[in-house]
Amino acid sequence: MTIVVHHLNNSRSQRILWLLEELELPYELRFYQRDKTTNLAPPELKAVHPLGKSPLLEIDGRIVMESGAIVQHLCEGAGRFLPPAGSDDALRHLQLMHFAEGSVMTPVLLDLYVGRLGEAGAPLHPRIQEQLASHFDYLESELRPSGHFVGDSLTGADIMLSFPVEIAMMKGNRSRWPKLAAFVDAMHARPAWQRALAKGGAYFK
Ligand SMILES: N[C@@H](CCC(=O)N[C@@H](CS)C(=O)NCC(=O)O)C(=O)O
Repeated sequence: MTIVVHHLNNSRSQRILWLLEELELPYELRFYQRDKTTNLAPPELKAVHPLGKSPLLEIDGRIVMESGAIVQHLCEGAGRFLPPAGSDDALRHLQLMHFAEGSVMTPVLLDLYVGRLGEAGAPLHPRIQEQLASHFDYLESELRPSGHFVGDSLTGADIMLSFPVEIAMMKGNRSRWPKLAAFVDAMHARPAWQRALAKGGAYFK
């Protein structure tokens, strides 16, 4: 099996490197740098996939897009980091995997973009803040006593949710959501996360 990760610096792609390190799978990294002014991906990524976004996984010549699909595909292939099929935890895992990109990233991105509008965006702020609060309150309440989102050990859901939770913590919410803060700290302490950081380059915490 040959794996290439088309990796954009300081992006969601970091969690794919982390998963590959956890799985101890060999992979080639192709680097793409965000534009220093716009923060957008460089046009070269559009030669790999029409949307020109990252992560993109090239696995035995096939391109796989979407972090959630990539995480699921790699976990299924390795038979690791997934709850037993048909279990209650498998259903919980499925929901949380989709929640990461399908729900919680919406208020996170709205906050980012509307924030750039300055005063013009003010009417939207209360709704966005309310949605951020409810989504992260929910995640705070869903962490298991193990410190993981599903069961007692690392799963794909932890890997998927690490990105929005990192953003929430970066914005100074550690005391507001202490369990999420502890979750991020524990993930960042994992040797595989550290190896991914060393390979992927500078990444916010
Ligand atoms: N839902 C997609 C989102 C992909 C995405 O938006 N990636 C960002 C990086 S965090 C990107 O490539 N941004 C650069 C751009 O839009 O130019 C996924 O999870 O893979």
